[in-house]
Amino acid sequence: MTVKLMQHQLTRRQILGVVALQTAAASGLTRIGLQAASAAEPAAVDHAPAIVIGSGYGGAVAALRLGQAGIRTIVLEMGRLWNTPGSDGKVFCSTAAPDQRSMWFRKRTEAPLATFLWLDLVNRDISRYPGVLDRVRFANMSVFVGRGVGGGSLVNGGMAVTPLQSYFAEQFPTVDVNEMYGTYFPRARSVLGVNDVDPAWFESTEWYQFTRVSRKHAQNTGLRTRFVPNVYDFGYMQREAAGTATRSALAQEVIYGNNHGKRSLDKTYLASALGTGNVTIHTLEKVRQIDRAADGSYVLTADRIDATGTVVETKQYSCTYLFLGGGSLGTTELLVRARETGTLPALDASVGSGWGTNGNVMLGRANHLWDTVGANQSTMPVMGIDDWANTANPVFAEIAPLPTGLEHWVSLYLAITKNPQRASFSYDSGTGGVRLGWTAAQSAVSVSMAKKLFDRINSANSTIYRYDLFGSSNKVFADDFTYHPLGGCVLGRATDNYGRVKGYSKLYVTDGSLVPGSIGVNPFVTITALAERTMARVLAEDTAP
Ligand code: FAE
Repeated sequence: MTVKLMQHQLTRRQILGVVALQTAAASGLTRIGLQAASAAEPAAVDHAPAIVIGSGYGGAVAALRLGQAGIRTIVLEMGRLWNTPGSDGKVFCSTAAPDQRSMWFRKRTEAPLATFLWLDLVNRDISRYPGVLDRVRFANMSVFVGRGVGGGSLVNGGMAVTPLQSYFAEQFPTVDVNEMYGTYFPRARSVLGVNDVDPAWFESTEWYQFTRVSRKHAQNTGLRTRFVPNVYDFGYMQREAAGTATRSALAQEVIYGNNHGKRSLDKTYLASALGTGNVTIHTLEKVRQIDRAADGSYVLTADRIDATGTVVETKQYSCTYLFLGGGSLGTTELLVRARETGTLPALDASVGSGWGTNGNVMLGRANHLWDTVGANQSTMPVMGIDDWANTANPVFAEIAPLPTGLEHWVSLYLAITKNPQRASFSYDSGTGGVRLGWTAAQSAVSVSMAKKLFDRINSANSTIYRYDLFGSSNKVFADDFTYHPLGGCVLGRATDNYGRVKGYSKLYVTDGSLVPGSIGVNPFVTITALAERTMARVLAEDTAP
């Protein structure tokens, strides 16, 4: 069941939460909550019954459900709050004109699609700032993640896809699929505000011509396509197209944030969490260490940074219940470090393993001159080529936009392949960070699967690949980055069947690190639904007095 955003009414709690967010932004506060919004001097809090690390999907679900249960909760988020307009009157910059807001402490942007006609026309010099998109580089794989209140929801394409039930069951053999598909997936979709593009509008609008062309080429190959829902408000998008609303998805806004239209977590789960009055979000605070006190409470060390990245304060927090929502990279790094430096020595040996890229590969095809994709393209994908049922070569390929404002005859795709390869993180005592053991050979497995599918599509349509999009070396398949980092603290291995971390009580994982490296579709609906399942169980069983 999806809800129509046009009809979506804000609850009283969401309205209170939105007020708290606006007040914090207007006063430049790094502490956001109803108390902060109403009281002149917020009380200094270093202990809370519950702390949540990270404000992406897993963290946001934990915060809302804890707040609703009446449990005072602090959320610690290393990124900033994104609702203060810059000098151009906008909160976020567009992909066409990136500035300091685009990337996390970089001197130059590092966009996934680096070149056009082999020229670096895409990236720009910027000044260092806590921008919204980060590219975390490991030896053979870099990982794109969102930074800020809302995590990945601020930068992603909004595709809200529920995985195939049979593949979910394959990946999570110990999870009750009836409960997931009957209760937690619908709950997640409803709070996220998932909606569908109007098929009639889709068929007629210039903004999705690029998708219709790719659909035709898939059909010529005998392949199935399917619409995918999104959290971008399609009613708003139609008004953008009609010229009655300020453009966002239709103005090349996406990976550096959307100024309008997208129901990111700060507008849904987190607004409601703040609205309970029990949740406070602290921004620009990065947790670096987790200890356990003699009484069993958790003690956190967090660095508060300013807009230059300088650590201006090191803070200590303590809590009874600790929820890890730092994402696959953030949570896994914290736990691997805690185990290896001896602050949480009883963590399971599997912490740090079971990591995968969700089989991500990006590629472009060159179309015939008569197959124009359109100068105008919406940044929100709405369709995928679904060949997952092909057991010889399962692939789900998102038909991705490449909005440049010019006709370029490129069909772009983000292929999700069923790559069985997994890697582990290890602790680097020199830097205090983690290394990722992913190899180029492991990426080659994804490439060969994507290539099998797109060779068929090229052959059926007499087309070829684009060689100019991913650097100067004629690279066809971008296999060195992922948007979908998954795993590291896998459900049922590093944790029990509900995300309770093995070896420690009252310590939980609620984010993408629970997913064992692959889910076959874009992952945030799965991450949200699993977090809902964890919170329902934990609040029923663990937090009773
Ligand atoms: P995530 O959303 O990454 O949140 C983690 C949060 O924790 C972040 O805000 C971090 O800044 C913060 N954090 C990390 N470490 C610390 C620390 N030590 N102290 C304090 N804070 C910390 O995690 N998925 C889809 O389903 N559909 C899409 O269309 C889609 N498109 C994407 C496009 C792009 C460009 C990218 C980058 C991702 C896309 N994804 C998409 C992936 C999706 O955003 C991702 O799976 C989720 O955001 C992961 O959710 P988590 O809760 O695991």
